Order: sequence, then C-alpha cells, then structure tokens
Amino acid sequence: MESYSNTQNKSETLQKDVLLINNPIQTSGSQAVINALLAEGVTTVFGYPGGAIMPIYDALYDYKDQLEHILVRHEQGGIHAAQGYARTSGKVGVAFATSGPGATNLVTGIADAMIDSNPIVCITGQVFASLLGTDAFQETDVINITNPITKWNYQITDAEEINEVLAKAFHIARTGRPGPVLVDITKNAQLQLIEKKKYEKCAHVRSYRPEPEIRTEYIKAAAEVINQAKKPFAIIGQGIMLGKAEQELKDFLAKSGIPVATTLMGLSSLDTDHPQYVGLLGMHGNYAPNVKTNDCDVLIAIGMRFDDRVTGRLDKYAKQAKVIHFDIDPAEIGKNVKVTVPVWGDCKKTLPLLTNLIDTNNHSEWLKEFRELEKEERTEVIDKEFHPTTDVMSMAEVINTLNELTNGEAVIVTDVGQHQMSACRYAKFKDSKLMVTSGGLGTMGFGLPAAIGAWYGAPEKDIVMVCGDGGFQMTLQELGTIMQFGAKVKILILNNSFLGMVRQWQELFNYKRYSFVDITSPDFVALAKAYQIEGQKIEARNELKNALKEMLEHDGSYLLEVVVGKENNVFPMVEQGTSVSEIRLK
Ligand SMILES: Cc1ncc(C[n+]2csc(CCOP(=O)(O)OP(=O)(O)O)c2C)c(N)n1
Repeated sequence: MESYSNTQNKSETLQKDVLLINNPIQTSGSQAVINALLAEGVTTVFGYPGGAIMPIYDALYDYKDQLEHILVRHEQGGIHAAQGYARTSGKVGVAFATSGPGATNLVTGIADAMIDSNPIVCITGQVFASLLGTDAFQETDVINITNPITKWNYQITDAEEINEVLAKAFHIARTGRPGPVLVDITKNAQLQLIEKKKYEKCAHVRSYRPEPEIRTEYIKAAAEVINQAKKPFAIIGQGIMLGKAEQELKDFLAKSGIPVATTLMGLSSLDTDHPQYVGLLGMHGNYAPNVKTNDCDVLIAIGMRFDDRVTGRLDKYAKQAKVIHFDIDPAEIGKNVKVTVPVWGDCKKTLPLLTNLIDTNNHSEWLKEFRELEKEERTEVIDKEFHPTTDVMSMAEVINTLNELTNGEAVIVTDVGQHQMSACRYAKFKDSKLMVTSGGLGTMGFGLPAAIGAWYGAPEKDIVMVCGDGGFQMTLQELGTIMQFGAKVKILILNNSFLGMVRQWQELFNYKRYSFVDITSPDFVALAKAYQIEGQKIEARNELKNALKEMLEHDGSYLLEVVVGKENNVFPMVEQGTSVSEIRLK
C-alpha cells in the first residue's frame, strides 16, 4: 500500500466527504465523478480499487443503492465485463481501475473494445499531479500507453474539469462509431473541493464529427447500381446493431430480395432463419457466402470493415463486383477494398433512403445458387460434424444440441479458438445483440468476464459462455466475481486438452509439429464447486442433451465441461494468403 504522506489526514477526508453529501455549495472531485455517472444514466460499474482511485471509491460508498459496483478479480475482467455489458445492453460500459498496474491491466480490453467498436468509459486513478513524471509509486503514463487504442483519452489534474471532460467522454464513446475512452484523474483532483455545478450532457465537441454528412447523390448512385444488378449480395457487420438499424435492414432486404451474409461481429443483427440469410463470412465462415463473394456483380457492404479474416487475399477479393460501402466511419471506406459507391453515414438513416429508391425485386434464382453450395457444405462438413461416427463428441454437435434447447433466444458469449468458430458457425439467433465475441483482437480470456457483463446488460436472458480449456484458464478468477455478486452465467467448456486452434494450424501448416499446444487442466467442476458454482463433466453423447438442459434450467451459474475430440478441426477454412473462393471444405 502506498504511503499516505501526500494525502490529507484520513479521518479528516472521511469527515469532509460525509459533510459534503448534503452540502449545497461544495463538492469534491470524486463526488463530481459519481454525479456525472449518475447523470449519464450509469447503473453498473465494473472495477477494482487501489490507492490512486480511493477517493472515488470513498465517494461511491454513499451511492451504493444507485450505482452498483461489481468488484471483479482482475482489471482485465472489469473491462471485458464492461464490454459484455455494452454489447447486450446497447449502453456505455464503465470500468474503474487504479493507477499503474490497475491501469495497465485494462490495456488488452481497451484494445479489444477499440477494434470491436464497444462504447466504454474507463476511469483510472492517477498519482498526485505534483508527482507526475517522477516515477512515483504506481505511476504509469496511461495516457501515452492507451493513445493508439482509445477513441479519446484525457488526464484531469484539476477537478474543475471533471464535469466537462466526463460529459465529453460519454459523448465520444457512444456516438458515431463507438469506442473506448479513458479518463485518468489525478488524486489531488479527486480530493479537490470545487463549487457544485449542474452537470450538462455533451452534444457537440469541436472538430469531432461523429456522423458524416449524408450525400444523397451517392445513395441515388447506389440505388442505380443495385437496380441494375443481376447478382447483388449484401454483407453486414456490427454496424447494423450499433446503429440500431435491424428493422431498416429487414425492410431493405424485403424490398430488394437480396441474399445477405454477416461477419462474425454482425452475427445476430438478423434472424439466422431469415429466408435470405446465407450464412457467416470469413476464414471459418460458410462455404456459399465466401464463394459467392467472388461471383456477385454488386457487393453491398453495410457497417462492416473488410477485415482480413473476411477478405482473405485482397487482390483476389470481389474483383468482378461493383462495391457499395455503407459506413459511419469514413476512414473505413476504401481502406482495404476499392469502393465504387461510398455511402457515408449512420445506416439507420441511409438504409431507408436507399430502400425508398430501389425497385422491388426477387432474386430467387440467384439465392438458389447459394442454397446449392450450402448443400455441399451440409454433406461435406455439417452433417458429419453434427453426427460424428466416432464416440467422442464434436464441438459442432454440442452447439447444435444447445440450439435445440435455447431456441435462438440465448445470448452466446464466446472465448477465442476453435470453439468460438464452432459457436459462431452454428449458434442460432432469433434476436439482436445475442452474440458477444472478441472479433478483431481475438482475446483469449475474454469469455468469462464478458459473460458476467453480458448478464448485467441483459439479466432477463440466458447467458451461455462457450469456452475452450485454454482460454478459460486465462481469466477463471472471475468465478469469484460470480460467487460474490450472483451473476447467472452458464459456462460451457469444450475441452479438447489442446490449444485447439493453434494445434489445428500446426497440423495443417507445420507438418503436425505440435509445439507447446498440449495443455492440462484442473478439475474444472471441482474448481467451480470451490466457488459455490454447480457443475458436471460429461464425455458420452447420450448424456449431452440432459446435461445441457440441466445447465440451462439451473437457477444460477453452472459449469458444464464437455470432452470433445482432441484433434477435430474447424472447416471450412480460407487459408491465410488464399482467396475467399478457394475456401476448403476439408
Ligand atoms: C491472449 C491470447 N493469447 C494467445 C492467443 C492465440 N490463440 C488463439 S486460439 C488459441 C488456442 C485456444 O485454445 P482453447 O482456449 O483451448 O480453445 P480451442 O481452440 O481448443 O477451442 C490461441 C493460443 C490469443 N488469441 N489470445
């Protein structure tokens, strides 16, 4: 613990804070922080205290009823939980951490939130302003560390800035293309007494334009291209959900009759049983949408960013097609793929404008071409995975059985690896915001804490966290958070006793030289029990359905470990360096 030599006398501070609660004139910086959060409608914060953020925690003490604080077991867990919360609730997730190691423990989650466009506000404590730059105890330059991985960050050294900066932070995190913002507050600013001022929400920041101006001439151009297309294909990303444009998408699809696929991050923006839905794009996505990307004449990309896992080899990506790209972030348009018609703007506004201008159409013959390829994937891959001839279970059959029980209504949270690809390929979704996964960064250890946050964001839903035996061991300490606060998370560990995804690559590309991918695990069920969480382990197929049922019906968190094939691979696969139409079925 740091020395208090730089702080005021402890009991003096305490007395002052107690007096401040009902003081109509004065407030402390810390209380201003709490007031700002309440004014922004924050109800849940995920965090971990420490010396440099103690005044904020002290102020929080008096607001326990209005502001729920979930004490995670590691700051990385705190930010992943805030991400999960943001993803299922559509609101800004908030994470607290202390200076130094607390702040650096947030870094992975901040990078993850940045690349996956999660609206997050991180508040970190910092050493006294007078000590900045002196290598003070637990001092780290979190502003420079997080500069490239935040949408905006700022260090407050004077409490007078708190209202304005936090208002700006929430505005920037949630508007335009959402992202993480970090506000670092020195301890003197937290303790500083200031005059009470009304908190004004921010609606505008100079030189920050969250929404580019909509250019109707480009929407007209897009409509013309679509109206002439014989084989148009829509590919959608998370932008649909971030823009709350699910209905606008459905209207566009209904009128246009165009087949549609999603990216990993776009999963659940559309019912997986939608008649025009043709599957998942990307390295382990479905066969038809990958192949047809290189066959369509018009590619309509909406709220997605042509990630390399989606495009495969860029110089062989959709070269035959005219590309129309809808995005709120102009920097994404033309970044990876040359665009014929750029449509800047919020797709909630641009999509209806487009729908008005397009002809009513029916592309049933073109859709049939997707369905033909789908049949191939079904016989070559899916049927074999759903009904293996071996005794040992496949990941796919576990997810398929889960679908029968959840009916596409559960939130599926994943960790990273083969199980993630399997869950994303096979999970069914009937509603929006039901898929929570680490897409852009691929962060192992994301699953468990994100699932905790997902439950706080949507406590009325079943939260099923699908995880590998490797990734679970990265953040399993968050079982303690579940135990203490009672989040209801169904933990489904698909145990192949390997770091499966890396093993798959070593098998396919490194001549089966399995270099350090063999991983032993503890007794997961006993571990869960140590945290007062019920669970069981199964190995036999005939136990699967009942075990999943028991897990789902259990009132509270539950851990189910399913032993799956050690050397099963996830197919199809677009090998790195190959084109999407060269996707391998086996
Ligand atoms: C923090 C982090 N470290 C390393 C990796 C590289 N990596 C990707 S998948 C994977 C294996 C995951 O193994 P497991 O959690 O058992 O899941 P499986 O692939 O077997 O389903 C690894 C090591 C990563 N994505 N994230």
